[in-house]
Amino acid sequence: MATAAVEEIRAPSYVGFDSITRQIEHKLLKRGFQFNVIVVGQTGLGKSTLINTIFASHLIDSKGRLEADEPVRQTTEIQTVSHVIVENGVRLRLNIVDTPGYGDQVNNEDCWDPIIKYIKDQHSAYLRKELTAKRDRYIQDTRIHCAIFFINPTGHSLRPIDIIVMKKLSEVVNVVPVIAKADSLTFEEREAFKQKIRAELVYQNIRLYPFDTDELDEEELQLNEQIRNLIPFAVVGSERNVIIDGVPVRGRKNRWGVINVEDEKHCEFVYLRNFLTRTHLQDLIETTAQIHYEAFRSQQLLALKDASASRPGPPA
Ligand SMILES: Nc1nc2c(ncn2[C@@H]2O[C@H](COP(=O)(O)OP(=O)(O)OP(=O)(O)O)[C@@H](O)[C@H]2O)c(=O)[nH]1
Ligand SMILES: [Mg+2]
Repeated sequence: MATAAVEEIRAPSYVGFDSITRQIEHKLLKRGFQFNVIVVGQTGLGKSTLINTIFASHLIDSKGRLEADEPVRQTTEIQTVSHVIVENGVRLRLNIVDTPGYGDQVNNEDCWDPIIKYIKDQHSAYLRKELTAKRDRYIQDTRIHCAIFFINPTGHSLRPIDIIVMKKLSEVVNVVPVIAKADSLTFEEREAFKQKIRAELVYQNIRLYPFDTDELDEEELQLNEQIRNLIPFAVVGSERNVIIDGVPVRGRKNRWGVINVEDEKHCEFVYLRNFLTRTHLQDLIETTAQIHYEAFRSQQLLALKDASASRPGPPA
């Protein structure tokens, strides 16, 4: 009996359902992808500059002044820069959320609150849309998929405030730390600083992205290990071009020479970009939905249930 049933299910000839991958691909390509990143860190570490470097055009005012008499342009509010990138027919909307730096106040208590609130607000907006009676077929996703955390290139250790902020962030979003303005450290200093930071993160019990799960295959696990060995990425940003061998490149001039931010021998900007847009884009999106958003969602729904349970019922 059992054999007959199996026989029936087995397709007599090719029916073509293997085209489902192409069908899904077509649908996804038409819709495009949305990827949302936030930059967080102490003031003046080059957050706005790095966004400009990623988009390779002057989109956000950084503190960098092109002329001596220009005013200092500090980021004073949370703002999003958005760009649609198309490669081989694939549409990616990349949104980068710039945030004002913190840490220069006398009292820095709770200075991270607006950033955490912003990230939670996006979860909350998504949940509201999900719960409405007439749901959109496709919900515009503003949930933050990755927080790039800027570390001061002191070479010493993390500041207590950075530890608090990274801890708070890691509860709601995928956190990826970077050593800001890495051109101020030598290669040896960068490596020693990286190791110090990694050890401190372990000591402080801060669990950062990427996370290994049972679903990952050998290749993906290896890729995650490589990323963990690179983190924190030592990055350099620049809003200007410099001429190297007659060719204009994104770079900075300093005492020791010229730094080409796109050159892997000079800094790890390209590694960070590859990680974000090539190797981990889909996983960052998925982890956001399955871990961070899911935790937020169940917390909210439980709170709703508790609230309705404690409300007095209708009179008997
Ligand atoms: N040496 C060096 N300087 C940088 C780098 N990135 C940015 N800067 C400079 O640092 C200053 C501050 O850069 P911003 O991008 O405005 O810093 P920010 O983190 O956005 O600052 P807030 O908006 O106040 O939080 C500018 O003068 C930049 O030119 C870098 O990688 N290396
Ligand atoms: Mg800024």
